Amino acid sequence: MAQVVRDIRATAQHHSKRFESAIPLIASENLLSPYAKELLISDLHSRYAEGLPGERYYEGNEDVDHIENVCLDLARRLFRCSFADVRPISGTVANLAVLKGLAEPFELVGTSRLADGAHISSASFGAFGLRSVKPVYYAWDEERMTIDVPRTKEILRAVRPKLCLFGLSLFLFPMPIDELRPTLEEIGARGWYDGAHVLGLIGGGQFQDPLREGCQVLSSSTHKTLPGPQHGILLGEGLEPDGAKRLASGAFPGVTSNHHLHTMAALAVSLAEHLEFGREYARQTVANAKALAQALNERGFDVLAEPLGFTQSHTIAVRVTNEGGGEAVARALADAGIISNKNLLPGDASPKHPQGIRLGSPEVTRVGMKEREMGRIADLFDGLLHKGRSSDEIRTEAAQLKAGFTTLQYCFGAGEAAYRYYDLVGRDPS
Ligand code: DSN
Repeated sequence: MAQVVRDIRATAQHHSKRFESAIPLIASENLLSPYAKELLISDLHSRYAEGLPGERYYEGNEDVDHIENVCLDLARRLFRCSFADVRPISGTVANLAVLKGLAEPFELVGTSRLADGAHISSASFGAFGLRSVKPVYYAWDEERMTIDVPRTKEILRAVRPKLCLFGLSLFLFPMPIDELRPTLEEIGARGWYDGAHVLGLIGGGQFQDPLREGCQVLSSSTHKTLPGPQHGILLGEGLEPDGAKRLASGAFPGVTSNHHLHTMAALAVSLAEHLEFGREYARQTVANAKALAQALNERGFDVLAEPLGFTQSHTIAVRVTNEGGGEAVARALADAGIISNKNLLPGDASPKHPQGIRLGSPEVTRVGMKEREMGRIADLFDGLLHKGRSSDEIRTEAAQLKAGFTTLQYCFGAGEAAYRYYDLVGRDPS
């Protein structure tokens, strides 16, 4: 079995090296700071701490209580809210906690369609189905890549769901919560925002502020534009005491038992770093997404939402029908060292063969790239997909570009290797 250990270690090291020389453009991925990362291999990983600080079911939790209290304080401070719960272990688990706490089986819950960019949580085969709630779909404005407000108001008035989810995985523009707020109030619906993709932009003051615009609950993962660990979070403002209690009980015992204390501690570090560096990081992340969209557009790519400036977030969507479709293009890019994903666009029928790719700027921004590098990335796309250059050539140029951007920025310990493999043992297993 030592050979298995050797193989897994070697493969993980190979994986780190691969990403070190690649251009990573997955909109939902990011890199942890060194201070956050070291907590993932701390003793916290080995422990249980069910419940809340001061009310645990296990002994030995005094230090965990301190860390969790700090984490909760930082979350409330960064997102300017009165309620936080850091026990969900992922974004989907946070969504399940909301559904468990604030919705009953067979209730109607407002949301967007998957083809319009919604997360799989909203699907009958995802969290919605698991809680047996029934989706009420908002109308979608394909030109503006956001909710069609007048038609959605009609739908909400006709169907009157008590919980309305706003949030996307293809999240180009803010959701029109302000405009829908009077209708939500009229029908007595709670506003729920899934901020997984844009959490770091919200925390950095560069996107909408859903808890001020008409949502009482924000659920999220913590590792996309917020460059934290793989974890989840619940935030709330204006929740009545019973609502806060139900939400917390949705998290525990609803959908977690233990809440992964090592990632919770790493989250505390990431929240502190975002309070310190998040505004500038979020500003540059959005600027880079806009610059990449513009540069691709100038090279003949069909980037969605051109009249609206392509994006106000970290994400852009490109219709690649002329280049061979989403699946073939994402594969060709990966062969050339550019990591993205195929993505459904409005009008697409098949998730396996969509016409789009989704590109995001969080990771390339995290390693220090700016607008100039976005132009160079667009040149690589153009060379591979329009000018017939080989994937070997493009992969070499991608690695040359990336070689100048392999350290972490916007965090304490900036300048540390971004793709470091932590070899704690220092010798071969035998
Ligand atoms: N929503 C997925 C993504 O955007 O990649 C992650 O859950």
